Amino acid sequence: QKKKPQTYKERASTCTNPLVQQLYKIMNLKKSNLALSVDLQNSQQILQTVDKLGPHLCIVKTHVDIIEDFSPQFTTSLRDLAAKHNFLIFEDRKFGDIGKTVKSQYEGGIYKISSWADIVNAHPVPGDGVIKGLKEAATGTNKGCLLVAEMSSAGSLAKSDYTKGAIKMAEDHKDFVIGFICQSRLIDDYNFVHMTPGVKLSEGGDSLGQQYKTPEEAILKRGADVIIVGSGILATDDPVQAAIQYKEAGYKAYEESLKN
Ligand code: 5BU
Repeated sequence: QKKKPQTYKERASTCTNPLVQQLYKIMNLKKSNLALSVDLQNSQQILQTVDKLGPHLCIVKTHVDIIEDFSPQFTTSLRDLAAKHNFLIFEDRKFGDIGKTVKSQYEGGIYKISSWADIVNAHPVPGDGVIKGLKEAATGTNKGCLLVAEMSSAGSLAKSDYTKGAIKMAEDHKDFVIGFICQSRLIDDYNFVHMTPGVKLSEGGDSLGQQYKTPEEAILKRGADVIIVGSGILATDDPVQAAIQYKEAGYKAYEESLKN
């Protein structure tokens, strides 16, 4: 039987993982389930955008490897903005290799992702060594990982038994896996945050396989906790206004979902 929907405040007090608690507290306080996918290639542009949109976001999602002028100062400044505006940082790195390799990719190289990202994600395809490897690099810190259980793109192979395997893997590693990137509700348990990309106010897609659904569809029909929006906000004349629109649409759908 389906559990009664909980408010963000209730979830913050019942969830066990401190990072998940922190996220729900932010969502409650800022009345926002909106994650901005800040897919820009210039550091200053990213920081300026995040500073303007920050008040409306619960999460800022990055692709650090598309930045053309990356420097460690960029991540320091991004962390300062996270403190200023109270959001979590999610690096959408999609780790997908054996444990020892992902461990070095997470903590090492130029990006040193484990030193600044609160959340990362991983493909479950290698088996749970991918989680064990990441976990080793995150020991003692308040970090979490999302498993890519389903994708928004056309023809994705992440479905049926693969998705079920991802759920099992998450349940086996509850201390570090804080949820899923997915397109549907996978577990009736708020300890696993469901984040859904491929969201736009009007449905459709792009020329490279992306498939969009509206915030209402993502939250009410597919059970998303957090909507991830990139071009729906960034490719507009007024990204601040667009962010407010997505935030309000997402929050309204959440309020509606509590009535179920
Ligand atoms: P968009 O501009 O809203 O389409 O951007 C979506 C972002 O989410 C982009 O950074 C993708 O890399 C990311 N994404 C996605 O679109 N679909 C997925 O299934 C996963 C990530 Br996982």
